[in-house]
Formats: sequence, structure tokens, C-alpha cells
Amino acid sequence: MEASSNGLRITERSNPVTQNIDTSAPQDIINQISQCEQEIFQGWKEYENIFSERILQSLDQVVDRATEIITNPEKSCIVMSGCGTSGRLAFFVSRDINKFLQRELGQIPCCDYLIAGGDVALLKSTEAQEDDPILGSAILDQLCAGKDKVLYIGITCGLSAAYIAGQIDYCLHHLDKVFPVLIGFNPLNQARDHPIEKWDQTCASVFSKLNEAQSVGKAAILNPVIGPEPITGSSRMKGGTATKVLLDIIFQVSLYRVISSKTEGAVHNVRGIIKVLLELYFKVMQSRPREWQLELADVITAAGKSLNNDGHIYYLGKDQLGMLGLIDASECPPTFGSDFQDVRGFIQGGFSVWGNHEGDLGLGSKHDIDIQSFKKNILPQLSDRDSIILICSSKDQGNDIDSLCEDIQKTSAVMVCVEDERTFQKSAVIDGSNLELYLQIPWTQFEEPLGIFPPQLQKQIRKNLLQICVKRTLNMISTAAHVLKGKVYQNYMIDLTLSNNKLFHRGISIMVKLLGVTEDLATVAILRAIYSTDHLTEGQRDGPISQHIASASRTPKVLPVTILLLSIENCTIEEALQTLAKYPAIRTAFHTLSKV
Ligand code: F1P
Repeated sequence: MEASSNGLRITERSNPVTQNIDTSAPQDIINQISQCEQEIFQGWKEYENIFSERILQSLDQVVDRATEIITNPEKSCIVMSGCGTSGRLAFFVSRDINKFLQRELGQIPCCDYLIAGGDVALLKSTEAQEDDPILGSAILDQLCAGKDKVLYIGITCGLSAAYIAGQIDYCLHHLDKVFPVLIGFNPLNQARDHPIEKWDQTCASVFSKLNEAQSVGKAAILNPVIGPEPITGSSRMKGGTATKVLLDIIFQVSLYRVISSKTEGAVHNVRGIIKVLLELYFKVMQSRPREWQLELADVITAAGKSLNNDGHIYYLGKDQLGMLGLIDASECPPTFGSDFQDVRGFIQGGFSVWGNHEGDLGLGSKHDIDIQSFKKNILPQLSDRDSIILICSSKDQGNDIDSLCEDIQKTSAVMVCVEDERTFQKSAVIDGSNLELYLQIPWTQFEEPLGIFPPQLQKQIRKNLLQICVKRTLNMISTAAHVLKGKVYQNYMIDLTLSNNKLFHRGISIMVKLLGVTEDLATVAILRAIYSTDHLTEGQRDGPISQHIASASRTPKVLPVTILLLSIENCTIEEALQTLAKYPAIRTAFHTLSKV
């Protein structure tokens, strides 16, 4: 079933727009990423896009189901589930909607989330759990117990997560009470078809059964094609944004219907309203005023300097916007092979306001997320090598974050305020170390389309649009900073952690593509790097992939070592490690050695 012109699924392909991102200046990086992002709405090649009839029809159907559950929440629930960024966004959206239901409608919350690896994965990547369909199914079974009606939304950007396939399989066996929805960004015939350990099905086989259920109105598949990611395979970027757009719109329209049924009666032309909202999001994503670009380029330069000088990037924020900092930070270790401490997020109130299932994860100060912990443990040690990014909304004035500004200004760190309105006092700039990044959203253009919604929903839509702007901006900052650190070659992540089946195969295909070697050669070199040996044993060579990834997750720099093993004749593991110690930026090591 896995079919494509060059053997790679679209979400794993390299985007031509960013092929030279690794040698580009900050402003160019911003332009290239922004250009790629347009494909979320413009679509890609001849494939179905977000405005295609079938996708709109599926959205309609999901809205119907969500409206039903929000109207009758007793013994019902909407569960969003995913792995990595997809699971974090499931958590993010479910928390946001539950708050809206309680605050604005006085209703009981009916949204829930699941994430592979449990709550710790909200903070730190634990990708090995993404390969387990049986676990996925068992956890969904527990959540559905005692419920009469469930709307299940499984998110896997690449149509590749076994955890989600297991849950969809569960849904297909319980269609009497569960309505399954699949969100992803490949055509269905590119769903992952690799064998799954200890299971007799694949993502492709399960999703194909889901397609049959869709054809009789018992399921929905939302898989607009949005083109390859700016950094190859980095689905936290466009994939994450498109996921949030789809989830936002499902809830915005459903809530509109629920609110209207209490006041003006039924909403007609649901399809038209979905389109209005899609256009709004498109406009927001198109907006990149010159001032924003210039300011963002300065921030990226500062953040890149921090990483290059072994400093840190710290995101500090409040509530949902602050959470976007945590989400952005969480993907840096697996994507760029960085340390958890390199890019960290903190929110006001920490775990006590997080609203996750497991509460305080008790991971100790090295993983704490509370701004108070930042104040206690990090603030005293800040230096000019660190960048602090405050994510503020105009409504955040006068809280903890405000007073933090003053504290940070007393240090030599670079402080950036990401705001939705110009509130930060330019006069406060000390020694050029304070930067301001203003997220200009063209609100005036939106007055008319937003006018059709009830006031409390208008407020929610504006909040959601701001969230999208903050998400894309933070993604750009952390991605570009790692690009400036040399963690990307062309547009490939060359220090990713091979921590699950998909990523193991991604590692092989990056080696094949970059070095022009065969898949077999690439695999042997990767295994040598994983097991740190020049002579693989039979057990290492023929072991299951789960064994390789368990070892890969404990071994740093697997891909950089592999690159050296494959590029220098007779290179030993020892030599590769020594070379990397000499040239820590892989790009430099690779360039230097490929000339030898
Ligand atoms: C899930 C995911 C990504 C992460 C990495 C590993 O992908 O955890 O969020 O960046 O690529 O996989 P998907 O199932 O949403 O495609």
C-alpha cells in the first residue's frame, strides 16, 4: 500500500523550498518556513487539500458528532489521542475546550486526551511507546468504560503511529458506541505498512478498514495533504499546526451550533461557516509583516547564539500560551539531539494549573515546569549566554510574569517579549539585551467574518488564532536556532534520536539520501553506531527493531557517528567519536571529512 513516486511518504520527503535552509540567514529561514506553511491551505500538487470537498464533508460529519456530545455530555466524551506533538496538542485542545465549556456555558467538561507514554510524554518525548498498538487499544478501552457515546479523534500526522492504529482497531470493533476519526497528512495509500512487532496488522491495513467504515458513514478521515515539512519529517511544524487548525475548527463550529440552539435556533450552512473559519486561519498564516520578520530575525540570532555558546533558551508564560512554550521545547531533544536543559518551558502555577491526568509528575527540579522553580533554580545562574522568551498576552499585565521581567532585566541574559499587543516599554531596554517581538494579527480584516459568531465564541476564536501565531513563531525560533547551531544538513535533521520504529527507518533513509549509500550499508553503519562497536554480533545484526531503538535511545549522536562511519574509509567508532569531539557541529564535521 505504501506508494509514492520516490518511495517516501509525503510527510517524510524533503521540501524543495527549504533545501538550503542550513546555509541561510535568519530572515531567509523565516521566509522559507513561512512559504512552506502556506501549503497547509494551498495544498500540495494534485492531492486533496484542506478545502477539498471530501475533507469538508468529513469535517461536517465530525462537527455533527461533536455537537451531539457537547449537547448531551452525560456518559459521553470526545477523546483526542496522539503520540509526541500530536498527543500534546490533543491535551492542549481538550484542556482549552473544557475550560470554555465550564466558564462560558456552565457545562460539564466532556473532552479528554490520550498520549502514548502517559503524561510524562507531555513534557519529554518517549517515542518507543508509540509503537505499541495493544497498549493504545487497552488504554482507550479503559477510557470508554461506562460511556454510551464516544467521539474518538486519533492523530498521527504521518499515518504512521501503531499506538493510534491499535486504538482505531478498537473503535472498529465498537462502532455501536464509538465514532472514530483519523487525522493525518498523507494520502491513505501512503499509510505506513511496516510490520508491527507482536501484532498481525499494520497502520495501512487498519486505516483501510476505517476507510470502509467511512464509506458507510460510520467513521471519518481528515487527511488533507499539506506537503513536506520545512525540516524533513519534523511533523511538529506544519503537521502540528494543521492538526490544531482542524481541531479548532471542529470545536468552534460545534460550539457555535450548541450556543445558537439555545438562543437563535439551528445553524444553517455549516459548510459555509467551516470555510469562513478556514479562510481566517489562512489569512493569519499568510500574514508576515515586515516588522515581525525583522524582529523575529533578531530573536533567532540571539537564540542561535545562546545554543552555539552552550547557553539555553527558556520559554516563560502563562496558561495556554505558556503551554505552547512547553510543547515547543519538548520536541527539541528528539528532533535535534539536544539536551532537555537546552530549551525549556515554564508556566505560571506549574503542575497545579496544568490539568493533566497524573498531576505533579514529581520529576525533580531538572524537569520542573513552574515559573517559581525557574526563579529559584535558574534565575540566579542566568548569564549572557541565555535567552529568555516571555510569552505574554496583553491581558497578562500585572502578574508574576510582569515582575519576572524586572528580575531578568537585572541579569545579562537576552530577554524577548512575544506579545499580541505592544505593551512592553521600549524604554526598559537595557544595554540592547532586551528584544521585543510583536505578533501582528490583522484583526481589523477579521471584524466582519467574526461578527457572525456570538461574543464569547468570537473571543475564543481570537484566542485560538493567537495560539496558532505563537506556535508557529516558537517553532521558527527553536528550529532556526538549531539550524544556526549546525544541527541540520540541507533540510535534514541529522542528529535525531532513533527512538521508535518510524524514526529508525527515517534515520536509514536520511543516510541513503545524503550519502548515496545503499539501505543495507546504511543499516549496518547505524547498528554499529547504536551498539558502539566495529564488529556487530549476530544478536545485534538480526535483533528486532525494538531492541535497536532501546539501545539507540541511550546512545547520543547515533546519526552523526553513522555519517562519519560511512564517509571516511575504514573509520572506526573510536575515530568517529574523536572527530565529533573535535567538530561538535555535525555540519562542520561532515563538510571537513567529506573533503578528506
Ligand atoms: C508523532 C511523533 C512526532 C515527533 C516524532 C515522532 O508523529 O511523536 O510528534 O515529532 O516525529 O513521532 P505522528 O504519529 O503524529 O506522525
